[in-house]
Amino acid sequence: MSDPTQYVLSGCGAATMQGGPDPYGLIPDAAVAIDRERIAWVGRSVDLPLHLRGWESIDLEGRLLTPGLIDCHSHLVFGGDRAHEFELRLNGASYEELARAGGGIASTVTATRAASEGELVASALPRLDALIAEGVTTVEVKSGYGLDRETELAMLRAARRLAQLRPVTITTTFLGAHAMPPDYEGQAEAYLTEVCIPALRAAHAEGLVDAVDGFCENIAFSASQIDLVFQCAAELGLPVKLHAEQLSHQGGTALAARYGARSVDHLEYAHEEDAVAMAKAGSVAVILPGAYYTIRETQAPPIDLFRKHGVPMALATDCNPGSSPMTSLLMAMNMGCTLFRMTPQEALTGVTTHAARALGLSDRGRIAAGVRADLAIWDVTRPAELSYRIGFNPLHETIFEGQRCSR
Ligand code: DI6
Ligand code: FE
Repeated sequence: MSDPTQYVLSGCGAATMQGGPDPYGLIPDAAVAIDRERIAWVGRSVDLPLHLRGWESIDLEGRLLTPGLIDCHSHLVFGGDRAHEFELRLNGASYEELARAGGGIASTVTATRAASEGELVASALPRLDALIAEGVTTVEVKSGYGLDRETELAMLRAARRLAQLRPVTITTTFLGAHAMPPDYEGQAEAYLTEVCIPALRAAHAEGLVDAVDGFCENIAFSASQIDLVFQCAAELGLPVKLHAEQLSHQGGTALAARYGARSVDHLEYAHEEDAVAMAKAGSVAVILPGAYYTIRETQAPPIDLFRKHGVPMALATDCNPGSSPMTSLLMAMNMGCTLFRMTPQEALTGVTTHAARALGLSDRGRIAAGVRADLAIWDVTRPAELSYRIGFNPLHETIFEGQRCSR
């Protein structure tokens, strides 16, 4: 579509997520001026400066404008699927039992190693398209189903390639410490020092790594093992984040906070000291209700403690073939509200401002002069409608870097 490079969106409500008296930073009769890939001005239509009145105007006919949504935790690139395991779980097996029996993550590792880079891209695209269809303009994608140098790098290259094929920003996260590959069973340190850390260095040298993650859990790596990976990340100047306290309390949060982690994710079993440490470190709590729902976890993350200690909360899909085969960020918002009693305002902040923060991106996640023109236009009037509905997609149009992308 050929667009003007300078235009004004008007006739809309804008949830700027900028604070102020309204919790959504809502401007009821808003105008948003876009100058190429940036927002040039935002405010009430009546206050639109004279010099912008000559720009082409696009009437949004009363629709709601929000920042483009951000999925800050996904495992979008992988081979195969785990529908069979889903069926086994429904016949009584637990997630941990399946993982210990060589199923779970290991079966996805086999399928991912067997896939070419092109196949990884092709299988990820429909999942990415499902996110984009809901107004998502930034997606974080992790490696972690290769567990060898070649496949970890192939996953990250596939992730980078996605951004060339669709109007979306992809950030990449190295998750070599996701699970133990079968040939290193019982030899975590050897795997980390011989495979994972060298793979991280190689991926970084190729410019494939925006952040480093790990899975700190009794079925994966201990906090002191993750520490080895984080030491390498620190040496390379890479920010860290961590899957922590998802199934049990392992102390990963305290470790991550010591490294000033961008985010700590899952957190069902986090304690009050963890929330305090995260607040001090400025780490975002990434809440992943899709995994909680899928594995039928019963311990909810301590949302009240995050509120009490001022820990910013994000929400994400955790899209992965095992514990969260979910490609709907709107569904994650609904689940965050219904399962964890997050407010619709916390949910929308969690997929915009706080999600941007979890990725270290200060140029998006809100509607303000100077930030990227990544916007979602919705056929709703109240922001709460985005969390309230189940399985309904009210997206009208997305704007990515100032370019209009019809649904
Ligand atoms: N935690 C999760 O929920 C996913 N990874 C992780 O570290 C599970 C990934 C999978 O089961 O394939
Ligand atoms: Fe995850």
